[in-house]
Amino acid sequence: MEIIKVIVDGRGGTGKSTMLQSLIKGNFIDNTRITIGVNFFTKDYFLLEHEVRAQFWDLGGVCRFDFLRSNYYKGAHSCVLVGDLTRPNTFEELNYFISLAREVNLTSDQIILVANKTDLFDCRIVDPDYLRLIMEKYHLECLIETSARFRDNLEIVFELAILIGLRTKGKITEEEYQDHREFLERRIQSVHDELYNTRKIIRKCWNCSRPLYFSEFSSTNASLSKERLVELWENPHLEFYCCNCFKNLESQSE
Ligand SMILES: Nc1nc2c(ncn2[C@@H]2O[C@H](COP(=O)(O)OP(=O)(O)OP(=O)(O)O)[C@@H](O)[C@H]2O)c(=O)[nH]1
Ligand SMILES: [Mg+2]
Repeated sequence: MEIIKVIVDGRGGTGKSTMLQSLIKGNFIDNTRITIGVNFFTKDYFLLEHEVRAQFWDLGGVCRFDFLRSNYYKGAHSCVLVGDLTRPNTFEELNYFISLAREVNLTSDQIILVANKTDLFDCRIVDPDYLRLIMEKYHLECLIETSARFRDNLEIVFELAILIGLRTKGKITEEEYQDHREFLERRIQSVHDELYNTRKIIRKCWNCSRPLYFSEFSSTNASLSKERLVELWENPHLEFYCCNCFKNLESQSE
């Protein structure tokens, strides 16, 4: 059994713990607590004839844990750095995490940059051009946009991290690495798919007429699947309420 150590880091609130919870337990937990210090997850893989136990080290991103950080990077085989598409500063601060990775001799091709929260497309501030500049600036090779909310591209991110780990340990050839990497990249879902257009529809609150966005609707119904949310969102006969009116109506009926 190969042990592959993967660091999952990035500024606070970018979705690291949510991604790992969603990957391992298969459910989206809204409003996870901030990670105090570090969380640890394991998952077993069978990849290219290798049995692998992945150790995912989920570091707390807020600055007050920075003094702990470099200890955990030691011995890592790959690193997943997560930014939040609705907060550009989470990408601006990447140089700090990249320098930590370099200190323990992780090279650019061992780092995966993840741009998370694609489902909040109506609050998205970071555009693809800006991400391209970041990739060039730090000579990174791998960028994947994800939604931990909908599990979009999550499996691919972590399988790629394991693949990089196997290469780092010399367990697979360069050719095997390239072939499987291409296979994974072909499975990356584009955010410009049909659902993206569906989610662009703007509804109005039945009570106060304020515009409602899919991201608000989806975060107040966190337990529903993507398919169910889209189905409801597209139904013109349903009454939608904004958070405020919904609360008011609820308290009136009590
Ligand atoms: N809509 C949406 N919300 C997300 C997504 N990923 C995470 N969140 C929300 O973002 C908030 C922060 O998520 P966490 O997973 O705790 O972030 P973190 O990076 O682990 O934060 P620290 O532990 O402080 O470093 C939570 O309210 C999550 O529900 C996503 O893909 N879409
Ligand atoms: Mg966390």
